Order: sequence, then C-alpha cells, then structure tokens
Amino acid sequence: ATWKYAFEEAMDEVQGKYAQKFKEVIEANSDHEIQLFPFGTLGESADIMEQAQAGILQFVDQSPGFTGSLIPEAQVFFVPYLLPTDQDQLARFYKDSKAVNEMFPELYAQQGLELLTMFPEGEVAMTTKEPVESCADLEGVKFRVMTNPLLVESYKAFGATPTPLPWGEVYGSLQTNIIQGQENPTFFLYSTKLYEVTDYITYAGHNNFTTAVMANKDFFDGLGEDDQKLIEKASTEAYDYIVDYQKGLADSELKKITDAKPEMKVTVLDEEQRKCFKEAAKDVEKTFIEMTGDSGQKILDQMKADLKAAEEG
Ligand code: 6CS
Repeated sequence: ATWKYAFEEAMDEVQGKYAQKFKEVIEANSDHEIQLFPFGTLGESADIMEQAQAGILQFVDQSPGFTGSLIPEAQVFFVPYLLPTDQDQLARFYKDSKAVNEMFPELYAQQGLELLTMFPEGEVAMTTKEPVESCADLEGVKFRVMTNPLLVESYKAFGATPTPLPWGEVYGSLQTNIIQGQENPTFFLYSTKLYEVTDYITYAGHNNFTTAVMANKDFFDGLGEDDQKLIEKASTEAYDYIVDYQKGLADSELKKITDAKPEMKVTVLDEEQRKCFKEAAKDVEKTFIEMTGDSGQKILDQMKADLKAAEEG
C-alpha cells in the first residue's frame, strides 16, 4: 500500500531526516511505499494533525508544542528546566521512559493516534532583536511561542509578552516587527534563516525541543501483526539514526550562523543570569498541575523518575 507521512519541517531538517530513514526501513522490508509531505505541502502543523486524525494521512510528526492544545498533559515538555540539555541523557530518556512509552500512548490513543516515538531536536535558544541577559530584558518583548497554553504561561512568567503563532508566520512577523523574539533549536535557526531577522542568540538551558511521531490509530489497529512489527522496527531504527545524526549538529549549525552573520551576538547565560528563569519555572510547574490535575501530576512524577534513571545511564 501507499502510506502518507507529513511532518512540520523541511526534508533536510531533523524531522525530515527521521522521516526519510523511517521510509527507507519500511520500503526495504515490505512492498509498501511511503510518500513524504514536508512543511508547507499540506498546511500548518494543526492542519496535518487534523488530516492524520481523519485518516487522510497515515503518519504525522507533530511536536507537543502544538499537540498541547489537544492533549493538555503533553504540555509537560514545556515545564522549564525539566528536561536536561545533555544529549546522551536525553537519548536514553526518550528510549526508556515509562511516561513516554506507556503513559503518553494512552492519552494519544484517546485522540485517535498511535504514538510511535518521541525524540529530541536539541536545546532551544531564544533569538531576539535586543540582548537578553535576564528576565527583565524580556519585558515588553512580543515573543512568539508555539500554540501551547503552558508555553504562553512560561514566557509570561519569564516577563515577556507571549504571542502564539503557527510556524509559517514567524519569519515575516519578525521582519515586520510584529514580534521581537522567538525560540527554536540551533539547527532550525540556521536552516530557516531566522538569524537574518534577529540579532541575539541566548541560551538559558531552559528546554530541549521534543517532537512526536504517530500513526492514525484505526489505520494502525487494522494492520496485520507483521506490518505493525515493521512500523515499530522502522521507528526504533529511525530513532537511533536521528540521535546519532544530531551529535555535534548544534555546534556546526551555530558556526554556520556566525560565518553567515559575524555580528550575531551569542550568549550562554551563567547560573546567576538563569536564576529568574529557574524561579519562574516553579510557577509554571504549578500552572501545569492546575491545568491537568491528577493525570498531569502522575505524568510529571513519572517523567522526573525516568529522567533520574536516564541520568545514571
Ligand atoms: O517553531 C516551530 O513552530 C517549529 N520548530 C521546529 C524546530 N520544528 C517544527 C515547528 O513547527
């Protein structure tokens, strides 16, 4: 059969690389064919999610940054400083986490989705038009966030004026000064040329970008055991591939940015400068529990336990 798979990035960005590996494994081990639809070919992230839920698409990659409005618990990925920035620890976490591999699949299933995998895309950096050395510098800054209520709360707590927007509007909104800041992983700042419309890159270590790949659940449940096993195999192999692919990626892409734009100012905030962000994180965690109740509390507790286990390796 021919299966359709849409994602939120370009073919040669991280989600596209993952999708290409997934396709390669499926096609090498079956008669099935996978058609890939990169960002822009079928609409925004919210559009491809609707199409996947409706069964028009068999597979979709949508980040919790957008899924958070559909599955409130998925907003846990936006509690600042919950996730580490260490790539090896993260790689172990998503692979072994009970929260990711057992608890989230139940919540996605309630939305007609079979959660196949979650994987990291790198530490997010803030890019702005003015320097950010503390939360105070974010005051009055219209800061674009993905359309996720908890991410809005985070940037409010950091002192900014959060502005949720779909991805397609970000570059233009920075260019016309409708917004003055946004956050994304380093590779994406280079590949989408966001560095052209902002002058400061700031690392506060507050989050890692998480994404999720899922199948339409009716489609998946209707498959034979061999096909289901093959999809799991392709997910696992693509996961190992994408973790390896990203080793050194943030550094190499940051170098490309500073080569293309030598006047770009890059700052890694020190512990003292991070204090107000870490203080704000406590309130955001409380807000997450207010939004999601017992169910969110259980996921948060499990994630903390899973992260600890991944720390010890
Ligand atoms: O900021 C965004 O909306 C986008 N960022 C990444 C790294 N991937 C897809 C998403 O749409």
